[in-house]
Amino acid sequence: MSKTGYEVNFDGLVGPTHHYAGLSFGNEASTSNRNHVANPKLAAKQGLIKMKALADMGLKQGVIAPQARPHLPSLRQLGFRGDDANVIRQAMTVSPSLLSNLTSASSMWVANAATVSPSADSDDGRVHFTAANLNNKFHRSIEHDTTSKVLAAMFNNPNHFVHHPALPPVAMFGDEGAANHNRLGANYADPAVQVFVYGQQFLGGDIAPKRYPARQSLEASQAIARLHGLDAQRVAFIQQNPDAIDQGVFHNDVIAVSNQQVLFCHEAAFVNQAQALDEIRRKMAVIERELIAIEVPSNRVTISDAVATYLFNSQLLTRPDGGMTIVVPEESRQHPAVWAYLNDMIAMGTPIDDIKVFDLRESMRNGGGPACLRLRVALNDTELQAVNPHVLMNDRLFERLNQWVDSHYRDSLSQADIGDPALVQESYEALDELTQILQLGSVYHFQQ
Ligand code: SUG
Repeated sequence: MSKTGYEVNFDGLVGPTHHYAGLSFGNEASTSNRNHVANPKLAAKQGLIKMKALADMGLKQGVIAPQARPHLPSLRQLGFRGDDANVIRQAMTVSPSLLSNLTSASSMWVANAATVSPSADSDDGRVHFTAANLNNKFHRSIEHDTTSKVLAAMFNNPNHFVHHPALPPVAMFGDEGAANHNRLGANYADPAVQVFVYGQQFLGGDIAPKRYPARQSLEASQAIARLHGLDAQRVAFIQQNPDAIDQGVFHNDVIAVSNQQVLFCHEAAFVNQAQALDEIRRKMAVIERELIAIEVPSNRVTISDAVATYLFNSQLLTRPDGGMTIVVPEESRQHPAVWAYLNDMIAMGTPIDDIKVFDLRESMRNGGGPACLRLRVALNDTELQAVNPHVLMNDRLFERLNQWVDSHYRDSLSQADIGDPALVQESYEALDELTQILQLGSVYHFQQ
């Protein structure tokens, strides 16, 4: 008899330094919203509303703490000296953009925190996490160390959870985590097929984007599959369409999303798409499941519409009543062609029978939609019991986190405000309190 399984969505809580700095070349929302004034308080609350709504649907929902920014250890590593206020002032004088890199709240997009393999797929029967090196962007490359500490504080039981450090920080092993990883199967606690989607093969490959970088390498995906002890019969490596990357699809989760047997993607998501889907189908036959592929044609939704609306950066969630809800950002409802497609899809008789819309505009302006904000962890009952219970969303935690946001967050943050030395104290005090709320112990450098 199979065990009861759950998909638990852990959402990144937006940190107090959320702002728009145009740091991600290849991510068009990030570059086009550079220097807009952000509202960190609203951003955090928009995220909390989504988490709470999903918990209220009877789904398992958790929260992942943000990272300490501005990151003073990195600023000191780069030669800025003196007390904290001096370090900030000097960095701001030398380059506001450099200071932004070290102040970005980008750890909110936890789909890039790690790749996770459930115990049913791993040869040692444990859940494996590999923190993503996020090597392609400097501001994100400094996340993995704290990511590992935070995940270890949440999944803190070596009988069930294994934490692997990030891969070597070079393009050949560029790794952006779960955003480029799908798992297709049936019950969450049963073996499934893991599909790794890469942007470029660095050793010997010749298909690559021309305009924007491929952030995920095949070599990284292969290393993760080895580290996690996956069975080659149930693993597929497929390549992202380089033309889509060049149109702003910087992660696979901007053009494809999966849940159980369903793969919802654009018809131009992958290289040799028909063959790629056949390979997934063949591998799913090993677990005696059929793939339900919903491929959206370009004549209904173009790649550029997908990038603008984040239709595919949606969450597909199996509800307790067995139906499937698609969670999309408000931008998808505002776009007539995308909204018409979504409604037709519901009417078409696919397993997806319900649409939920969330306003996540603060995160969306940096290229982070509903799926970017969450890390999926499939767990069985025993493993769920072993998770730090203080990170799981409920009425009390929702209220507590809203109060915490109200008392610590600013409602306006511009590029110029990043140079305010008071932001360090404000932000670190908030995070210190958060580690008590979530009972994480000392995960930040300033707590060591
Ligand atoms: O890595 N944006 C993030 C968005 C990540 C979205 N995640 C997924 N698709 N899973 C990135 O490009 C922008 C920060 C700025 O420009 O201020 C940024 O880092």
